[in-house]
Amino acid sequence: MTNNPFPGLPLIESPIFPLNREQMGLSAEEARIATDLFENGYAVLDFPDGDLDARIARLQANLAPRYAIDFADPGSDKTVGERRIQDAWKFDDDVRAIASNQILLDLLGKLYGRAAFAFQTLNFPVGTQQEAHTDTVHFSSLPERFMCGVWVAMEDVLPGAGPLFYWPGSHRWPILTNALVGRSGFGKPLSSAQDPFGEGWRALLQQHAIEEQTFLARKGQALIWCANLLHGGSPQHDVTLTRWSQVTHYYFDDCIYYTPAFSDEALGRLQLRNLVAINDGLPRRNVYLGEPLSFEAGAKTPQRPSFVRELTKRWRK
Ligand SMILES: O=C(O)CCC(=O)C(=O)O
Ligand SMILES: [Fe+2]
Repeated sequence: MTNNPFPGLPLIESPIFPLNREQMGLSAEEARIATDLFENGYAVLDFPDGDLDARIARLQANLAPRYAIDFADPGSDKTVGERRIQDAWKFDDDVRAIASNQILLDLLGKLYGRAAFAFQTLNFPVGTQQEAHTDTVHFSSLPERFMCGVWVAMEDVLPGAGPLFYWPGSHRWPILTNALVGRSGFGKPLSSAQDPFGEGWRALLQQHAIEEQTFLARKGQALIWCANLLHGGSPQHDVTLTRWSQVTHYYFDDCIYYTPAFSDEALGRLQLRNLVAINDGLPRRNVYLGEPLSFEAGAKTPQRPSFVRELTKRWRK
């Protein structure tokens, strides 16, 4: 990309995306995906892995016993107990291979204008039945929006199985932060990081009055969602069904990675994330404009420069 006046925005989220698109060197299919992301905040594609079916069969066999669900009985309730495994990539090669798919990483890199890396996986055997939310309250970056989710259907999704839902275009609505909803969040425990923002999302939905869409995915289809797309999992009306899926969350290089629900950005109080990239096993330091943060990654509060600490000590005496 030459002549990009806004390198602090993902190329597909930039107000000048139509100009960017000409310079991004995209194939027709890539341009379709890029345009869908720009306009709607999500894009559907076939997951680019010829071995996907074999991977799905192996990972289901490996993960199934860990859910305490009776998968053998077609009539059993599949929605009992804990219904997600976080970071199964640590022990399952196929989960890791899906998260590390090089074609997808290259595509995301092109779409965002920075190299992508996978940092978290979630594997679900059933619908999540999660209320509407954006991922930005959990995972954000500075500069913002350099994060996305990729959801992969591991079987055909039936309407009763709690399909994924979302509101097209909601990625352009304001990013809800603690500052916006008028609370301070640093060091304040929450039962769910999403709790303080529900009222704001409901108000935005009421104001915009757009139709929710659901994704009745075919096995092997994937959906990329932008960090600020409002989405969730529909209620699972038929509890005997399964809805195997994997979500991989991605960040992009040269950013600060943090959890906004537990941060007060204006005060420099950031709940930083200490990340390891799934695709290469290497740590990703928190970096801003090429400069690693001067305070230790993972520290709860930025350390003040040493001369300030010295002065403070003297004043205390
Ligand atoms: O699969 C779903 O129903 C939603 C998952 C989700 O929202 C997430 O992992 O961020
Ligand atoms: Fe989500």
